[in-house]
Amino acid sequence: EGTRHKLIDLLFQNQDSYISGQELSDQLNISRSAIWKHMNELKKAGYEIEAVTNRGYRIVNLPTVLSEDAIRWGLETDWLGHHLHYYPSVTSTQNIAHDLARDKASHGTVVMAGEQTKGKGRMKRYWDSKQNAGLWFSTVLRPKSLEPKNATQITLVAAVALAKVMSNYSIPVRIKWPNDLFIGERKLSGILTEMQAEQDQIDYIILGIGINVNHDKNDFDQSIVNQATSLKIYAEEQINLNDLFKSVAKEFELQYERFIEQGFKPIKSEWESYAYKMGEWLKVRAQGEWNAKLVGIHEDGALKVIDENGQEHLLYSAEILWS
Ligand code: BTX
Repeated sequence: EGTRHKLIDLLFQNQDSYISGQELSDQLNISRSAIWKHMNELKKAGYEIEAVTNRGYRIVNLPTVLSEDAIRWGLETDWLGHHLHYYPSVTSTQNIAHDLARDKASHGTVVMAGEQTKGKGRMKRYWDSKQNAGLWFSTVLRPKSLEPKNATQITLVAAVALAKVMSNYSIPVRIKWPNDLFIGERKLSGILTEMQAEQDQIDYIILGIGINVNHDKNDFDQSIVNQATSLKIYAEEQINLNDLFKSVAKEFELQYERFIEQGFKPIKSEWESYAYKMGEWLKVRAQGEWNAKLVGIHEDGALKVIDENGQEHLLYSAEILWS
């Protein structure tokens, strides 16, 4: 494992040129035939490696399936994902991230899974997380200066980051309050933020993100097949999960730092620019049923609406009947 890891590092450092078998064998302190065996294993794992006589080896393409090495390569973050744990199958990455955080895992630690057998949504709902079809990961965050009452803002920061990444992929997403990304009327992605706090201080936050990526329509559970979508269904092509994660990690880190430095204001206006049904009339079921126009978001994460008399209301857990 350690050798393979170093081999991948060396290949990656030399990705713009070639590295000779002799040099690899010197640096790794193993025989040429052992190098050759490792190369074959890498190829089996989906790495595309070019071998040219008299020049050496060069990495051409990363595997499309997730792995710790393939994720780490070319990850352009300062801290997010520098500690990364990948598991082919888990109950929920949230559970593992909680365990690691209780065990003092550092800010930015990521737990990623190939599949989740008990993926969690909010309020004990489930999250359908099929094998290698999407990105299912949880990040440990330790915001030192954030008050517990503002922890919900992290969900909004993440939503803005995801929306920006999707826009870069030319995917027209909207953020549906409080925590989902939609393409049209279908859910593409969900965010689950869980917090551990003592008195007035956040101990840690586990930010869970699920993105449906390479699902075909029939890959979703029957119960959600008419309300879910994936990037592949929309874009009609496979998306490399490793690349997508790197984009999300970089953008989230950027937005998170901006949020910590500048507060909620810049996030708020971007969130509003992506908001699903912004400016539209909705039905609200809170102390009776009434019509409300969505006008924005409040800094405590509440949804800001006006009623038919023009009076403003902040909605928290109130049921909004979106359609
Ligand atoms: P939510 O409560 O807003 O959404 C859950 C609801 O969405 C479900 O009740 C179901 O109707 C629908 N749904 C379930 N799975 C999917 C899916 N794959 N695509 C579209 N719709 C679906 C949203 O909760 C928060 C989800 C966070 C998921 C991440 S994945 C990594 C981390 N680990 C974990 O267990 N949860 C988070």
